[in-house]
Amino acid sequence: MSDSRPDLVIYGSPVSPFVRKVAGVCIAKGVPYEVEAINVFDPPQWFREISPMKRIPVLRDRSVAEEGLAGTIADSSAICAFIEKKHPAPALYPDIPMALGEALFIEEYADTALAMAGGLGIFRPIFFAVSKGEEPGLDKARDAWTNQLPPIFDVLEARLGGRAFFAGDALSIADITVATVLMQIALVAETPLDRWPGLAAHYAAMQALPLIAEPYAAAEKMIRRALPTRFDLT
Ligand SMILES: N[C@@H](CCC(=O)N[C@@H](CS)C(=O)NCC(=O)O)C(=O)O
Repeated sequence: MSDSRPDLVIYGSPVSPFVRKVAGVCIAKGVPYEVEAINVFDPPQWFREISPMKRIPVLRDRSVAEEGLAGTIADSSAICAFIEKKHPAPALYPDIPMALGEALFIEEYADTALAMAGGLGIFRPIFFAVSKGEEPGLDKARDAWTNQLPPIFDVLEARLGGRAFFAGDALSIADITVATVLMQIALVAETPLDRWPGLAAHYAAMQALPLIAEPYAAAEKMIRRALPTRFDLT
């Protein structure tokens, strides 16, 4: 009997923006994948061995090895670069050197500055509290929305410069990462972007793409069980 399981397994949860980023890259390229649930706050020993920083996602390529360290890659940026090399079409990394550099910078900026302000500043104080039956940390979340995020949105607005894409003239890893990480806020709060019209237009266009919308829908289904509506942080 032939094995119908996909080669690529993403260990993690769609609630992680970094898991959804990897899922989005797979969808963009038409590469089958499955997500295998890992509770990153209490992971099994075998997962600790393949995730030295105890983070999700980790990717396994079953065509390389079915278990152990071989065939695994930790960190969403490393994983996405691997998928690009293995499945080059459609390209998600620009060919032109400067555009490639810009895309990689925006990916890193979204993975760090934006994820810190939106994930640690808004998603966690709200969702982690609500999941434990506590009051949502709205003061912390409002501070992040009011003070931490505007300078980051200013940078993204300036880098976009009214264009449809962050780097080059096509969808790239930069666009996927910014939209995916921004949507972490949308899981728990409204995201009015009126002061940043270029970013708002980019965000709306990205949300309409199945590669962004499908992984987000999987996350939203899980989140809405505990948090039926979004908060207004303005
Ligand atoms: N740079 C990493 C970040 C991964 C990351 O921070 N993942 C979070 C979930 S969204 C995590 O595993 N957190 C575990 C923890 O904080 O202990 C990547 O891009 O994969």
